[in-house]
Amino acid sequence: MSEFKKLVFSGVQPTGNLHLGNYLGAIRKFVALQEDSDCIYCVVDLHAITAQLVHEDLRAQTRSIAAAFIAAGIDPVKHIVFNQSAVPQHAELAWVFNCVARIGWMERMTQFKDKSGKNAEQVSLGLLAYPSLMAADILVYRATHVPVGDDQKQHLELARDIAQKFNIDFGGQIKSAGLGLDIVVGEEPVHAYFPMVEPLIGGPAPRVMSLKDGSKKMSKSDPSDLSRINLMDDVDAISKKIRKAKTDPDALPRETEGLKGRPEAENLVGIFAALADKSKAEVLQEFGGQQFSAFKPALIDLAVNVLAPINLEMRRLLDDTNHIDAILRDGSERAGVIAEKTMNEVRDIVGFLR
Ligand code: AQP
Repeated sequence: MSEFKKLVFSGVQPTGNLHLGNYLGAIRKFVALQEDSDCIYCVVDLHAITAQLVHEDLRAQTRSIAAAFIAAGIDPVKHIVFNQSAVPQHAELAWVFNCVARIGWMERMTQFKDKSGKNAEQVSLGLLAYPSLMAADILVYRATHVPVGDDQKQHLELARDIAQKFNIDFGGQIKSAGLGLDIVVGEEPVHAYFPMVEPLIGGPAPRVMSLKDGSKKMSKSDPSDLSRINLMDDVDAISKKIRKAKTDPDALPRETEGLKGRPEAENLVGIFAALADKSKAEVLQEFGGQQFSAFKPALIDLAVNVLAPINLEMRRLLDDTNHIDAILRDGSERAGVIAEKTMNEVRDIVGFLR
């Protein structure tokens, strides 16, 4: 049996200010993975128009996410950084996947339910098909590993379902075209054109919660700016938001068991642990028994230490938009070569004349 070559892919939407959740759940992992893997990181601007069609300045937002990637430590020369709309093969493969996937699969997605609310008949078709485009983003590179926050787990399971159905539906064509590999899925040997993607989710803060409500995830679209720490926040804003973060009246517990039923405490300890590269247990060894009035200043210092250099570098990069545009163009060209090879094979497998 063989294996697909390890390749990492992930994307971030240019839909607003990047926040600590995006950083700890995704971007920090992107940086770590580039040490031992080939990586492709994408600003997913096609996704940005699914929930809201018209954006004040989508180009500026796209540059800002690219700047955040690079400021956080992603190397756009060794790896690939680009924007999705510049590689049209993503949309082309998504169309094929729209025909592979079933509507019921899409309607079951919790993100679709959350974003469409009681208005499911009125939201765009793009919002419903979002996971199919996400599967195409990954599989147009036949990428094997996808670092994401915990909120994206369900979409990655769906990407596996789409890959599996494509592999089965077109099994004969894949073989007769001399494409694909014999892999094992579960216990079963399968001849596969697309790999079964592995989500990379984990660490002490896989889902960073709102600073105002420990039951809601930190999100760009939360109307309250106090709910999130933005990567572009200055020292004063970071301090104010952490000082005002919701807590409960008790001291921090000495063991992680004691965080159960205390979502705000668990969130702040998780954020501290992720920023300090420690486990929650190690953080509680240091701060267990102390009040939030002692813990919050330490968290402010740590957050400022980690985020201030990224903030500074992002501002420097954004002063020279030509440089960022050149990086994205170079990335798109290199990504396009890989994507076009896959699409040519997919066109042959599906039976499109070319
Ligand atoms: N709160 C979070 N904790 C951990 N990871 C998170 N991510 C997002 N929020 C958190 C991860 O960040 C990556 C990029 O996210 P995205 O911008 O593509 O989409 P999103 O999940 O829809 O982000 P937001 O902030 O919640 O945006 P809106 O408000 O527009 O929906 C993904 O890997 C995601 O898991």
